[in-house]
Amino acid sequence: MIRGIIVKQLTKAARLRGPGNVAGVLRAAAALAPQITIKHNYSSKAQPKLTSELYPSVKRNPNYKKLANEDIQFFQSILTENEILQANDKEDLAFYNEDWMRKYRGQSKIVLKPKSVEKISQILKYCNEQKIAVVPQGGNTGLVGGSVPVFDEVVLSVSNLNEIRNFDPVSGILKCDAGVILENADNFLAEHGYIFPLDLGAKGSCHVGGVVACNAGGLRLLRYGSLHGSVLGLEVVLPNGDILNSMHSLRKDNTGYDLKQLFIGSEGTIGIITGVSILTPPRPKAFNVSFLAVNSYEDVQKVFVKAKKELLEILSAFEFMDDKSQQLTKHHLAGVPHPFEESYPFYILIETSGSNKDHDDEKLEKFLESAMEDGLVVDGVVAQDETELRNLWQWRELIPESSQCQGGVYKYDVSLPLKHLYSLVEAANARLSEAALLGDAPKPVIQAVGYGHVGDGNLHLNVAVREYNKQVEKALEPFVYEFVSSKNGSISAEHGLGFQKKNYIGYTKNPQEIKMIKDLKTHFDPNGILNPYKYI
Ligand code: FAD
Ligand code: 2HG
Ligand code: ZN
Repeated sequence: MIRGIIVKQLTKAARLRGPGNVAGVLRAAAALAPQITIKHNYSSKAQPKLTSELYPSVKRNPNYKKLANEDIQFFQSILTENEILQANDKEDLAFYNEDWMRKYRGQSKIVLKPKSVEKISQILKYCNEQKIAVVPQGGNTGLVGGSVPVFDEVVLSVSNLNEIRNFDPVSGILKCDAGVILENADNFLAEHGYIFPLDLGAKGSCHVGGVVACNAGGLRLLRYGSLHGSVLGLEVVLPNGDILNSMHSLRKDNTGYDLKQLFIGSEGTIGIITGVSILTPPRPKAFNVSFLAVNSYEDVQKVFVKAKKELLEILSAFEFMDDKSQQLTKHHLAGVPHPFEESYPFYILIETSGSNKDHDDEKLEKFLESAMEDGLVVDGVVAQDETELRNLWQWRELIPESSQCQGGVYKYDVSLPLKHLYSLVEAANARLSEAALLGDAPKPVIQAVGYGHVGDGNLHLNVAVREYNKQVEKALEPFVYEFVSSKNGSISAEHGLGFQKKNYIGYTKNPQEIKMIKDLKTHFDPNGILNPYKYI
């Protein structure tokens, strides 16, 4: 997978230096320094090992049928040539078998890309009768190994279901196919003055159905809330082939169990989402982004409380990053100047969005002045134009790639009470150091870094490694999950369980809850054909 980006140099026009000089900065002339453009390509690493070899305790379930000629003939009878990909001498289906982190690799020999809901229904009905295991796949950007097969499961990609079905500009309700790419949905909404109520770094590849299937949180959950609130209806093909039409467009409907909620976050285990009805908010007219340096995690929390109180309704994102995450990103973006020449222990990215630029500028200016006077913020920059705004966001949004690109990454996406959020990163570093696993090559671990959505109590602990290494994994698992459980947190805040966390759900959910989840799985999918070896 080659992924390209364009990065531009940040101007130094809007530097905040100590109390008193914030005034005027927000409206200062943009782009005093020349903009340089560099191209960066992510080179693909060595092919990952097969998941079945890396995790030999996971065995192929012999109850699943191995694909035979008659099965392929059936698929060919309902799909056109363009809707089927088969492994052969030239094609190993690597894109569909390998996950984004290049940590997991399955061995599927066939990928189905049906162009209609009815075809998906026929395929699932057949696979259910024949007991053929199926992995639903969206944009394949998931971070827990849920979107790729483990053995020879059939990959069913919804990427050919990619039409906007309907948009009501009065209510702001969008109805679209599940395979619409998130960024395309957002660009469509922008034309109508609306915004998709979820944004994340993978927006150029992930699908609307994929983010719903994962219940992704993203960068603006603080403002727009969870998909459990904004999704109004779904269309889902159930494992037996039945099509559940629940594409409602009502904000209020108290008639019976709220069935769509079961599928939000179900990670392809109880149905294939084919359509999404979602309430979208009006697009803000004014955006500001500031990138701030602080001296301690204590101060991150203080700035957060202050931002909530003083920026209130215009606060749309509050993200934090430790210095080590920025060192990795600097390494990745070699040559691109960081917003700060000096290093600081922690950084904060604050985004405001609203309807009146002057009003928002004034509010942000006052807030920043007072945060600097209080000594909470020690350095800062404010984006002066759209390009700078995107540049500042990149130092946050590119951490996931930066922590993976030197060989691999162990990712832990956890919810923790805010006061304990960063202590997990410290504990992980201490443990890796004690085990003599962290340091210069040939030690396997490059850095263990922390960043995330402070506004949502969601930490991302990323352990960047030179190559995937069992010793490192053993040092971290179940250590991380035990730590999170001891603080009453969740072992998955937003990425889900997938393959990685299947065996660890008990650190967050109690036995009664787990039994109920298993019962639901059995109810919808008695033959267990959908996304096996994952989730529960
Ligand atoms: P896939 O990766 O293809 O699938 C993910 C899971 O959903 C799999 O279990 C799959 O079987 C299932 N699935 C996919 N489509 C369907 C469907 N139509 N019906 C049923 N099941 C389906 N997550 C966050 O929460 N917040 C972030 O800020 C965030 N940032 C990210 C940044 C980057 C750079 C990357 C690579 C990932 C990020 N993620 C984030 C992870 C996030 O889970 C995915 O990007 C996204 O939710 C997955 O969408 P997808 O279409 O790629 O689904
Ligand atoms: C983010 O917030 C994503 O950038 C990805 O959730 C986090 O890669 C990660 O660990
Ligand atoms: Zn995240």
